[in-house]
Amino acid sequence: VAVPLSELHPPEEMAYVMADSQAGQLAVHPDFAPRLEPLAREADLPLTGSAALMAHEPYPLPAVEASRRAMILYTSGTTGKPKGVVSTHANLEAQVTMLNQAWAWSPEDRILHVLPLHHVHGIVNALGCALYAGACCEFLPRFTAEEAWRCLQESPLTLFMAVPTIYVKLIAAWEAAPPQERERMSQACAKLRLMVSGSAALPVSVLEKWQAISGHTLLERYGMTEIGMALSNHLEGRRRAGFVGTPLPTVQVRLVDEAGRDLPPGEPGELLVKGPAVFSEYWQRPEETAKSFRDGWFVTGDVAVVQDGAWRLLGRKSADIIKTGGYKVSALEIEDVLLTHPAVAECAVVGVEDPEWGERVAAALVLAPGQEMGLEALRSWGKEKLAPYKVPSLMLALDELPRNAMGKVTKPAVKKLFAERGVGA
Ligand code: MLC
Ligand code: AMP
Repeated sequence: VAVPLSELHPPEEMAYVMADSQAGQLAVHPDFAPRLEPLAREADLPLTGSAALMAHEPYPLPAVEASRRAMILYTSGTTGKPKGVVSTHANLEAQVTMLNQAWAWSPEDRILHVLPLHHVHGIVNALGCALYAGACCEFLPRFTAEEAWRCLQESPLTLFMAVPTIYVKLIAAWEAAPPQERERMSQACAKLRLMVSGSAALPVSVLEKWQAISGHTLLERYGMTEIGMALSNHLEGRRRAGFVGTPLPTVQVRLVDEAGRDLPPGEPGELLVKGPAVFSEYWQRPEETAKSFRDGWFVTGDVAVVQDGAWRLLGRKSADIIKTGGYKVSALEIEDVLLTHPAVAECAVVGVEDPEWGERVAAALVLAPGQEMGLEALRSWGKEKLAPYKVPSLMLALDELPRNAMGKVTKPAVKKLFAERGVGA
């Protein structure tokens, strides 16, 4: 059972994933071995270099039961630490084949891969689909707008997939280029047959700017680690800005009210999903697994509406889930870490809307008596404990946190404070 680790994560987060997943061994590229060696020693795990894994002649894949666990991806939820989402071979096959079919992958395809491999967008939609189709996958070790534009111009690419923040960064690089260069950049996009956006809401303004630059109407789709992809605009025909399309092959969806009753078109409700792509369990968390299903339907926590036959996402039920740069992060997990700082007496973490990141992670702090702390100090401390995208990039120091009559922090009021005071990164 493979559990991808992210090189972006500081040792503490990697050690958590290794321990929680009960890893039996670590496989590592030589470039990363110096970072993994101390962790492997501490956990008493064998460390295998990727060169050793590749030393064999190719041999046929072993026969495995489709119901066997294949992969665990760690995802943040409404409860503290990230949970391991277990997908079986059958789940992955369903996820990959539905996208191969819907987006017409072929061995002639060549995708530019710029996404992290510890999440479903990068590992299933881009890499898994390319491998299944026998297509070519061209990797950038990390996304930068300059490198991506270079590849778009120099490689015979046919496909590109990214989160909205990446399109925002590509647009900014195009706008900063001199006119002749811009023309070359725009022309380079003509050879691609499909450009996809997902993992967070694609603002209509971004879709329109990208259309003007590249000539492509981005195909927006909706998915989640637990379910793979569920809804997608169509490959052929009109793609509606602001909408995520209709159910993909084999996916069943419902919209329900608070009581779990089905809603008619036009009425917003919570999205439930069922089908062979839906994960099997949260690793070693049977209670949380049970809570996330209702009568066999996975409860997504996303609110959507159907208008003129297409689905539109309206937001999340929980204010404690933040989507930043396409990454899902848990406000509670970040609060737990911030509270371990000796200067922090109380804190509330919220997502604040942002044109580049979708949302920014914002921390309202009540400092302990006599203590002082600025954003820079908080960030450099936070980067030792948390992945960079989880570290707050906005901060407010308050005398007290806004609370309701029950004494519970009111997150909408915290968000409002950030909006009013416009505290920048
Ligand atoms: C990084 N920085 C941020 C940030 N992330 N600041 C605010 N908010 C964030 N989220 C800061 C860094 O600390 C650093 O600042 C500076 O930005 C540059 O950092 P970086 O690491 O170089 O950033 P960059 O590589 O440009 O990251 C942007 C990105 C990345 C868009 C490439 O966020 C990314 O790869 N996102 C994709 C995530 C993804 O694949 N999600 C899919 C989940 S699956 P400083 O000052 O510290 O130097 C899913 C299901 C589905 O959602 O439907 O697909
Ligand atoms: P993750 O748990 O990281 O897999 O993120 C899944 C979440 O990303 C979903 O529950 C949605 O909230 C969000 N998401 C994915 N695609 C879209 C989209 N096209 N529009 C809005 N939200 C999206």
